Amino acid sequence: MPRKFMITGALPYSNGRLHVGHIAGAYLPADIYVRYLRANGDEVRFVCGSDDHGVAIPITAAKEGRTPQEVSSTYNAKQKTDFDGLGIQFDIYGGTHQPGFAELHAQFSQHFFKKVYDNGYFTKKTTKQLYDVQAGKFLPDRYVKGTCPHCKHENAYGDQCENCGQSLDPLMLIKPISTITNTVPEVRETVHWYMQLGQFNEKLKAYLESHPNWRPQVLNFAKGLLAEGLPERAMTRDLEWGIPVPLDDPDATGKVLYVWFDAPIGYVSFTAQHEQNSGKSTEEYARWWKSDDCKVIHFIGEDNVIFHALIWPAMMMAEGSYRLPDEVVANSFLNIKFPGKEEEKISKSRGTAIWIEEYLQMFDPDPLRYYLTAIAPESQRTAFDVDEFIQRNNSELLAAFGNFINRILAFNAKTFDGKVPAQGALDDADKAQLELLRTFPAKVADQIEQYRFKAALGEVMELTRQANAYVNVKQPWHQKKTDMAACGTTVNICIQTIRCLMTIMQPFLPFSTRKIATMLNIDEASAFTWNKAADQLPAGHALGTPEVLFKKLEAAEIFAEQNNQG
Ligand code: B3M
Ligand code: ZN
Repeated sequence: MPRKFMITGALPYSNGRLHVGHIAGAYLPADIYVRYLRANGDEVRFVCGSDDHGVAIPITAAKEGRTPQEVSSTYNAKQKTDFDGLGIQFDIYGGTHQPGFAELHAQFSQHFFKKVYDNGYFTKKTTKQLYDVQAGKFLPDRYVKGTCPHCKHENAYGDQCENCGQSLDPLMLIKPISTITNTVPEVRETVHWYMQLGQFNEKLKAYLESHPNWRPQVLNFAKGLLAEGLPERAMTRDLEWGIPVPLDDPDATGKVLYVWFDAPIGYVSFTAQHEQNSGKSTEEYARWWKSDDCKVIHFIGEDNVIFHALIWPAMMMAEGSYRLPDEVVANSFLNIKFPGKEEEKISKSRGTAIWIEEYLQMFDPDPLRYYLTAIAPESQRTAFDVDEFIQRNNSELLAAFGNFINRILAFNAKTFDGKVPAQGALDDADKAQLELLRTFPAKVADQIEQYRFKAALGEVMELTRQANAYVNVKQPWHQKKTDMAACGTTVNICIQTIRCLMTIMQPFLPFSTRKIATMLNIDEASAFTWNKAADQLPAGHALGTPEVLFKKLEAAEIFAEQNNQG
């Protein structure tokens, strides 16, 4: 019975390009998982798109003299190109304010809001807020900067201090300044709709308790916040860019939904859009989001845990008809280490990022997928070390994995005319190697099923090491001179090993494994079916032309000084 999965990657804000940290954080693990599920025959939807209502987007637009729509569409397209280039293959890449998505997204978001409203979970409240007199606008979130009341950092944003990480309210800032006009704002009254998240404390506690296997950092962080009790949160804003608040109330005029209210609904509206684009009814989204047999799994970065593990589930509880997320898989941030420098945080303003667009101009996607999985920040921060990236490409991907495949296939082309030689009498080493092919696919699968992608890749590389050890013991190039039948047996078993490696490496290295399928002359459907990994290619099967899979990299200095803006 195929299982059913709804998989999402956090929606990137559409005012910046993607760098290696984004990819390592959410999208690559999600893509590996999805590729594995598809190979396993499970039914999957993999959905992502841009978060276009981010508060920074109109700010960026104003600075650049463009409209928020232009800014968000520009970056939405760039993100899409980056994901495609890395083989991160969503079923659909939407955008909460992109043509072809905005209409349905607004409909879903407003409907969701109204339902929560009708169910009685909003409180309308008059509060004080900073107001820019010159601009004639209220200043929510990032529209104000000032000194952090906690750490006294002078450049804290109204929603969060980037120095100490505390979340803030604009009114807490010492010496607030409007980021629109650089003037000192005044305090005025405004009306907003607050969601009473505290009403969900008990239900959320039970929800977390029912998922003891989530990563400890996700579970502990969420439980810690719950223990303090969730404060009420305004789910509306005084902004022009966003989804209008759908209430028949004069106080709602000119207000939009809070970006974190509509963003997760994007997962759902993009799913519905995908159904519509495939000629089905948008109502089909419910098969993925409201169904007993479909698991919902969110892949995110560590800074989004509160939203996916608590607020979004609370929104779903308040709305009443959704299946709560089954998994929230969060990675930590990725640091960066350039040659000759200290490890540091990725920062676009300081130019310490490796942008996907630039990476792909220099290198193939698979070496990055390999390295980012090998150092995946699954339980703590790790660092992208440029020297180590080069070195692991050369010693692991190229020397251990690629060379095993290339030297066997080249030798087979010369010695056995490119056809799979017969498997003769098996000695213990041969039997042991064949036994590995029967056990490793399950080992890798087991790790992937538990979202341990780094360990899963470790298993594939362990099989690679065993394969190299086997061939070094057997030495088919010597056997060729003394015992042609034994030589054929060794090469046969090595080819079966390549066949197995191809299948279980596919989620990690989709581009190279496609080349391997061509070299082995197997159609992709059977090449990438998980339970065929240990199937044997018959003697006499004609292989394709061997081709080198990986390049030796030396250009560590290419990454040395990238001072590109996001
Ligand atoms: N737009 C990404 C971020 O916080 C944020 C994710 C939304 S997922 C619904 O960087
Ligand atoms: Zn601070």
